[in-house]
Amino acid sequence: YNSTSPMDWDSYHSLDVIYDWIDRQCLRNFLFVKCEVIGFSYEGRPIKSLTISKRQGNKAIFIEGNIHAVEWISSATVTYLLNELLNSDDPSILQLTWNYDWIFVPVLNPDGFVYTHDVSRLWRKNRRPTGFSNSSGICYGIDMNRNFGFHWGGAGWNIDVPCDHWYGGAEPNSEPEVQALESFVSALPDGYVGAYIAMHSYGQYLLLPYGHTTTEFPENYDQMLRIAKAFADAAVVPYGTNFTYGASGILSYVVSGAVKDWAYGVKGIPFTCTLELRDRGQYGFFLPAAQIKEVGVEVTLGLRALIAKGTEE
Ligand code: ING
Ligand code: ZN
Repeated sequence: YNSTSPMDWDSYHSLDVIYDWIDRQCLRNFLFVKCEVIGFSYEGRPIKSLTISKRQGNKAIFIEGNIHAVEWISSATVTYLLNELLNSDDPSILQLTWNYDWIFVPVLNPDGFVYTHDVSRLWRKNRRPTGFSNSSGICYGIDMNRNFGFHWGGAGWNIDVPCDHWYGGAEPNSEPEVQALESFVSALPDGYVGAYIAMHSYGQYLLLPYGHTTTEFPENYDQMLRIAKAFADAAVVPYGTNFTYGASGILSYVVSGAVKDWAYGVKGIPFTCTLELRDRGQYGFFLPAAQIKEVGVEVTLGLRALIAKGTEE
């Protein structure tokens, strides 16, 4: 195996580099890390997961990255966190791996991710042809964060326009990548996953359920707000990065078929959120790679506080 992988957190990396690094983490830590291929993308790329489990009976934290191809800071932050959990000697980080299982899907949209590296930097969706075309040709791609099977096809900006960036697909769960995630999560034991974090950018928000309405709230919404506050209070400390938290339909925009709403509403995971990482628009999707480590530090601190609060609640 290649022991001189160029993986680091000073630059953004290709899917090959990320996947090669993930494979090596599994081999090096085979006693408590398990890698799986949870399914394949439309173009046939594997969708990889990595699970850390050091102890029987732990609850799991589920972390998903790059459902949206354009948001490169997402998988960079997911791999940063994973690297901390596996390779840090900070006792407070090590404790997180003893007391919780961790399930990572670092790149849920590998086809789109490769497309942003090779062809079009601002691509968001997957790469399956929609069956529609417009004046510029065939329209590709479904927004996978509009395709999940919870209030699918309800309210949402242009989710029914196939050539648009927010197209939710012809039916719920129609996309192979979404099917892979739905069946992977569904196969986990009931009550095992305590939190589901979907990593996105940008805007610096922690968005809670629901996305499809501004008038209905989760039954434990107040508890979720306290947990979200713990994240924001910790994440601001090192570099002053403020995260705004609240219901996504209110803070962001009304959206149906998002994974965090499905994970809460259908799977019953008690805390789910969309985390919109840096920044607030100065660089947007072009967040300089020089900021990856700072984002990694603030998110790691935030999640540690989030988990502590969630466990106490
Ligand atoms: N933002 C999220 C999106 O999917 C979101 C915001 C998620 C809103 C879930 C409501 C529900 O549009 C980005 N940047 O993708
Ligand atoms: Zn996104």
